[in-house]
Amino acid sequence: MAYKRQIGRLPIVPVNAKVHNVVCHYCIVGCGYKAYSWDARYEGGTAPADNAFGVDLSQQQEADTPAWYAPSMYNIVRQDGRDVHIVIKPDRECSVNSGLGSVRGARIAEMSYSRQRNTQLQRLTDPLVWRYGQLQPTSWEDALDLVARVTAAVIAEQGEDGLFVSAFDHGGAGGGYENTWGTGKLYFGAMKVKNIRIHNRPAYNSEVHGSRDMGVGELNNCYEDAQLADTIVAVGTNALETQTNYFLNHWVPNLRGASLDKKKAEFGSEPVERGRVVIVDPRRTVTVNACEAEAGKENVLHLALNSGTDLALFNAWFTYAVDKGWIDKAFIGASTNDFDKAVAANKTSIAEAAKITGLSEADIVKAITWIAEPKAGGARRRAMFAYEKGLIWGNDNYRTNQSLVNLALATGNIGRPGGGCVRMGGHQEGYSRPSDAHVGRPAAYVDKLLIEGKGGVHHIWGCDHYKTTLNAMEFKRVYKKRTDLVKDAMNAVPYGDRPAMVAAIMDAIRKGGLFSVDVDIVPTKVGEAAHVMLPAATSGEMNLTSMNGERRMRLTERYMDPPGVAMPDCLIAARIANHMQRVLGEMGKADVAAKFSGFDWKTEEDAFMDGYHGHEKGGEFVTYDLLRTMGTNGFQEPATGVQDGQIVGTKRLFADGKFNKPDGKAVFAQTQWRGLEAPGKQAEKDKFPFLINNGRANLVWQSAYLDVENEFVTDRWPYPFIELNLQDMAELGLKQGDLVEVYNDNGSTQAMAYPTPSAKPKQAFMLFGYPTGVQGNVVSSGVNEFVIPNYKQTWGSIRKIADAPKGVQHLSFKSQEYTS
Ligand SMILES: Nc1nc2c(c(=O)[nH]1)N[C@H]1C(S)=C(S)[C@@H](COP(=O)(O)OP(=O)(O)OC[C@H]3O[C@@H](n4cnc5c(=O)[nH]c(N)nc54)[C@H](O)[C@@H]3O)O[C@H]1N2
Ligand SMILES: Nc1nc2c(c(=O)[nH]1)N[C@H]1C(S)=C(S)[C@@H](COP(=O)(O)OP(=O)(O)OC[C@H]3O[C@@H](n4cnc5c(=O)[nH]c(N)nc54)[C@H](O)[C@@H]3O)O[C@H]1N2
Ligand code: SF4
Ligand SMILES: [Mo]
Repeated sequence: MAYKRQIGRLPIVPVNAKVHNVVCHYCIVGCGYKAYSWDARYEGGTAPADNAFGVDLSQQQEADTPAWYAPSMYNIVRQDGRDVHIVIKPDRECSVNSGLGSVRGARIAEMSYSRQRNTQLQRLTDPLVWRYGQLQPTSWEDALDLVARVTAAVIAEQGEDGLFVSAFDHGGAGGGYENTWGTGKLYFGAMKVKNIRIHNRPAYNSEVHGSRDMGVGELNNCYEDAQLADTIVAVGTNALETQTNYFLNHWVPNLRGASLDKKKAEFGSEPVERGRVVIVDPRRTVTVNACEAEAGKENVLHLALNSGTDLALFNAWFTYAVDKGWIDKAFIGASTNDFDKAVAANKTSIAEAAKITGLSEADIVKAITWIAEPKAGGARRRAMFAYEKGLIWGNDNYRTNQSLVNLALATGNIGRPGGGCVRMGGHQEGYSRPSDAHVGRPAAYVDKLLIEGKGGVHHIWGCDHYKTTLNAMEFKRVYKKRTDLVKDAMNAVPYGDRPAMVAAIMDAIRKGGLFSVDVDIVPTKVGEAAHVMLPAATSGEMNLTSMNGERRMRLTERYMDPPGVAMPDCLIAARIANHMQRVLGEMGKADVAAKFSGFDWKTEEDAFMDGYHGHEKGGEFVTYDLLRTMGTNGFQEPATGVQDGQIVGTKRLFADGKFNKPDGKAVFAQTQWRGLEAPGKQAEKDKFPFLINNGRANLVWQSAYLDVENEFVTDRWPYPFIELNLQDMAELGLKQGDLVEVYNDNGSTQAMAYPTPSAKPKQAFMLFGYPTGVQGNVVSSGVNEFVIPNYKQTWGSIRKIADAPKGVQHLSFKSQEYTS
C-alpha cells in the first residue's frame, strides 16, 4: 500500500457543531451519516463538555468508539458563504448501517468540493459553451438561451422525436425525487419525448419488466429479512463489494448465527437455525470468500455456473421443488394464477440443467434442498432471493428474472418474514415522473438511432456513455463525428451573432450533425463532445430525497454550498423550461409555449412538493419538515399516514397476499430456455477464447467520476484490473501488472493483468466503466426483446501490449481473499 494521507491531527468536533442528516449518496444501501459542521476558525476541546461526543478525549478510547472520525471523513467547505470544518461520519443510530461506513461512503467528505483543501477542484463551477474553438465559461442566461434556441429549432424542424435525451432515473447523487421529477416534467410533461434512454441502458424501459409483469414489484422485502432467512439465495450480486453494509450489517449476523434470537422472537416455536447461503455466480467473488469465513464452508454453496445459464438452473429448481411437493399450495391457490401452465412449460430435469450450466447434479439438488425442503415438523423453509447485475445484465433478462420469481412464489417466499425476491440494487431509488406510456414497448433503442444519424439535439443528464454504454467504441466514433460537424460550423460564426450561430448549427444538423448538451458535476468523457455543459449541484449541496433497497426514504439535508453557480438538476430543468417557453413565444408558437408552464420553482423543495408530494402513492403524507424529524431512519415507502408526528410506512410489500394485478393475483410465467438469446452472442462466444466478465470493485464508485481525482483510488487502480487465471497468464506471456489489450469484433480496450488463482481458465473479469480502459468498448450491441443490454456475456481475445508501467510497479497483486 503506497498511498498515505499524511494527516497527523484533525480538529475536534465542538459541542455547538451543526448536525445535518445525510444518507450516503453512492449505493442503493443508503447508509445513514451525520454531517457535523462548524466555523473554520474554531474547534472543540478534549473535556467532555467541550466536544460533540461528550467524552474525555484526552483518554484512549475503546476500539470501536463512535467518538472518532477518519481523515477521509473530514474537509473544509463553504456553507452559506463561510468556511466551515465538516465531518461526515456514519450514524450508529441508523438501522441500515448501525454506524458502519464503507470504503466509498466514508470518503464523502474528502470527495467534496473544497477550495481550501484542494479536493474535487475538477467540479464544474459555471456553464460552459463552445466558442472560439473551445469550451468557455459563461452565464446561465447565455448558455440556456443557446440550449433553448437550438432545441426549439430542432423540434420545429423534426418534431419532438428530434430531441434525444439521456437521463438518470435513480436516487442519491445525480438523481433523487426532486431531480427525476424536474427532468420528467420537462420531457414527459411539457413534451412527450420518445427518444429517451436511462443512464445505464440504451432505452427507456425497466431492468425488471419480468418481475413487474408478474405483478411482483422488485423491492418487496426489508433488510431485516436477510437476518431472518433460513437460506439466502444470491444471484449475480457481489454484495460485499457492491451493497457493502447491507451485507455486513444484515447478512453476516445471520451467517454467523448471531440472529437466532431475532428469529425466535419472530417465529415462535418454528425451528430456527443459522443462515445458509447459495451463491450463483460464474466467478468466485470475495463475497463467496467472506460468506465461507463467516458461516463456515459447510453453510455456503457457490454454484459457479456457465456464464448466462441461470435460467436453466432456476427452471430445474422449480421443477424439482414442485415434484417434491416443497411448495406453498395454500399461497399458490389464494394469491396466484397460471401455476400449472408454468409447471408444464418450464419442466427441466436436473440432468438437463447440469448439462447447460456445467454444474454437478448433486450441487443443484443440494441447493434446492437448502432452499425449499421443509424444516423439522414440516415448517416452510424461509428463503430470500436476491439478484443484481449478473442476472439483470445477463442472458435473457426477462425470462431469467421471471424464472427466479416463479420459484420464490411457488415456495411462498414473497411478502413473508425471512423471504423476498428482490433486486439488491445499484443506486438508491428516487423515481417520480409523469407517465412514460407514450414511450411504448419495446422502447426506442436510442444508442442505435444515434449511431444511425438520427436526432438533432441530445440532452444528457448525469451519465457518461463514453465510459458506460454498450458498443461504446462505435458509439464514440459516430458521436464524435456528428458533434464535430456542429463544432466546425460554430467555429465559422462569431458567437455573439445568435441568429447566425443557430442557423449554422441547424445547417450542420441537417448534414448529420448533433448538438450536445451535458448536465453534470464534472467534465465528463462524453462532455468532450458537448457544445454546452451545465454545472449541477449534487447531494449535500441541495436537499435531496431518495429511498434505499428496502424502500427506506430519507432526506439528505443541504450541508454545504455548491461550487460556483452550480444549481440542483431540478432547477436546471425548470430554467430550461422557462427559456423554452420564452423562445417558443418569440417564435410565435404560443400554444406550444403554454406547455412549458408550471416551472416557477425557486427551490428543490418546490420541485419535491410538485412531484413526490403531489403525485406519488402516499406522497401526501411526506414533507421535508417531517422527513427532517425522522432523521436517518426515515420510513419505508409507501407512506400510509402520519401518527404522533411520524410518517407511518410499509415494512414489506405484498404481506396481505395481494399483488400488482387487477385481481390481486401474481401470475406465474412460462420461461423456456432459449440459449444465449441476444443476437450475435453465441457467435461471439464461438469465435473468441475468453469470457470478458465485468463489473465492480469495492474501492471504485461507478465510472470513477470523482475517484479519478482521488489519490487513494487512482494509486490503487491506475488502470482497470483484469483478473486472469495463472495458466492463461503464462500462456499469454504475462506478468502481474502488464498491460493487455482486450479485443473482439466490437472494439478494443486495455487493462492491467491481475493474477487470480481462483479465476477459471479462459474466464477473465474486468473492472467496468473505467476512464483508463473502458470495458464497454468490447460489449456488443446485442440486446433482448425489450432492449435490455447484455454487458456480462462478452467474449474476446487478450494480448500483451506493454510490460507493467512504472506507475503500477508499487501495487500489491496479492489475493484479495481472507482466511477467517
Ligand atoms: N460493461 C458494463 N457496462 C455497464 C455496466 C456493467 O456492469 N458493465 N453497468 C451499467 C450500470 S448498472 C450503470 S448504473 C451504468 C452507469 O453509467 P453512468 O450513469 O453513465 O455512469 P456513472 O459513473 O454513474 O455516471 C454518472 C455521471 O453523473 C454525474 N453526476 C454525479 N452526481 C451528479 C448530480 O448530482 N447531477 C448531475 N447532473 N450529474 C451527476 C457524474 O459526474 C458522472 O459523470 O453503467 C452501466 N454500464
Ligand atoms: N463498490 C461499488 N459498489 C457499487 C457500485 C460501484 O460502482 N462500486 N455500483 C452500484 C450499481 S449502479 C450497481 S447496478 C450495483 C451492481 O452490483 P452487482 O450486480 O453486485 O455488481 P457487478 O460487479 O456488476 O456484478 C455482480 C456479479 O455478476 C456476476 N455475473 C456475471 N455473469 C453472470 C451470470 O451469467 N450469472 C450470474 N448469476 N452472475 C454473473 C459477476 O461475476 C459479478 O460478480 O452495484 C452498486 N454498488
Ligand atoms: S454501503 Fe453504499 S450506501 Fe453504505 S456507505 Fe457504502 S457506498 Fe454508501
Ligand atoms: Mo447500476
